[in-house]
Amino acid sequence: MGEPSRVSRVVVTPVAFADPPLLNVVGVHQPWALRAIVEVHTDDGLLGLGETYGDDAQLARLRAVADALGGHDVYDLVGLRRLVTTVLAKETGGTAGASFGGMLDVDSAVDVVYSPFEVALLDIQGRRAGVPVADLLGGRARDEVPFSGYLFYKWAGHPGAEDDAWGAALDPDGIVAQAQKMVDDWGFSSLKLKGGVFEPEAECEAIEALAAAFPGMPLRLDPNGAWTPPTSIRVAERLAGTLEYLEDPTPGIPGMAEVARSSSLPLATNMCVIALDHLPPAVAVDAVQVVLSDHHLWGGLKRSALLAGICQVWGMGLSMHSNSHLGVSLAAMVQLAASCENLTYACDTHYPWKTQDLVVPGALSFAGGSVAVPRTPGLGVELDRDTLGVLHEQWQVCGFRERADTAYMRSVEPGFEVNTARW
Ligand code: GKR
Ligand code: MG
Repeated sequence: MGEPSRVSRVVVTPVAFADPPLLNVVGVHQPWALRAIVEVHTDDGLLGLGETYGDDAQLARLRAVADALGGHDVYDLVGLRRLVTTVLAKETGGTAGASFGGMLDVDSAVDVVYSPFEVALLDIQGRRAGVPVADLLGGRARDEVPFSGYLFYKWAGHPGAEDDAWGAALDPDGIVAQAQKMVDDWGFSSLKLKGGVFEPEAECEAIEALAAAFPGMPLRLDPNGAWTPPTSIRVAERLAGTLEYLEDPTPGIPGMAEVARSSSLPLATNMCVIALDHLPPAVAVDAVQVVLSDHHLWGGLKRSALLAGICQVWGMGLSMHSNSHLGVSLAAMVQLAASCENLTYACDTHYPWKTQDLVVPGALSFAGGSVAVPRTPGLGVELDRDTLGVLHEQWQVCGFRERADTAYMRSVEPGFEVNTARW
């Protein structure tokens, strides 16, 4: 190895990829999902990759860090966090928070900005050492990472556009048909339904229809905090024998604790515990029994591995959250999940919903709902430059610069109200 490897150049490329009209508690997905691809080049000729949110505010933060990263030692992750903190403090006059899609707000943007750079540096470290990133995180606890089929209520197509390949899913029959396609085409052996769209009883019926159509299949329902605690308790009672867990039925740690006290059904979250300092208050009142990690939000792969350890210590289950994403993120999710001994549930992924990807095909593929962990060095994926160019051009012309599910829904249904804790 000899000389340290130092960052010579960083490229941040915003991209947009087609996204179907998936419904959720805050509205509906826009026709284009936005991501940013971070490329970190080194003076010894290596390239590391990261992927993160691609809204304008995040792009500005990423570019500010990219400008300051030249000469950084690729092994100095502590220094990277310090650098990100300093740059953001200068940019914003303090460590201002960040907001994603009207559903997730974080108090500080540091973790979210640090993450793609940390992933890229770990990719470089793995390539230098000739080992997969999972080995840098402590080794491989599994050779294949299981994912769940992520079901959404959806329109047949975006307003004014042709129907997409999935068609509409607005009732239990539509959800069962969508699930059948997910299972047939991808082999998933657990299913998650995004709720918070219709009244709770209608969503319970969809879950019961799934249970009848796929006997024994582990099922989850996630209304993103759409319900009050009493409604959540009612749903938990009804679905206690049917769900493996109920995800974020109600917002906030106190509300989740109230539901947890009245139900034996495990409660999961990617909303009320999304940073390390949320863990002590949540553990103190046993508000959540399963935490969904997410390296994009939690501050990279090493922090997420730390989260896995904390969950093990406190006897909490571990699963993984997803947002609309491409193959660089999938690779990082797979490397992380491979290294977590206590990944007690299949991970979420939006991957089946996209129709384009910018990594060279073949490195990551789904078989039986799982992705085999690459054995090649680093993340195990390479950029397909032509497709990266296409997705960047799509970003240039698509006209979307932030995720705004509520505004897009209101352009179709002007009276739409966000449902959080309404029912
Ligand atoms: O893609 O609409 C969506 C999801 O609702 C996403 O935004 C959530 O963050 O998948 C996520 C979740 O589990 O809450
Ligand atoms: Mg969730």
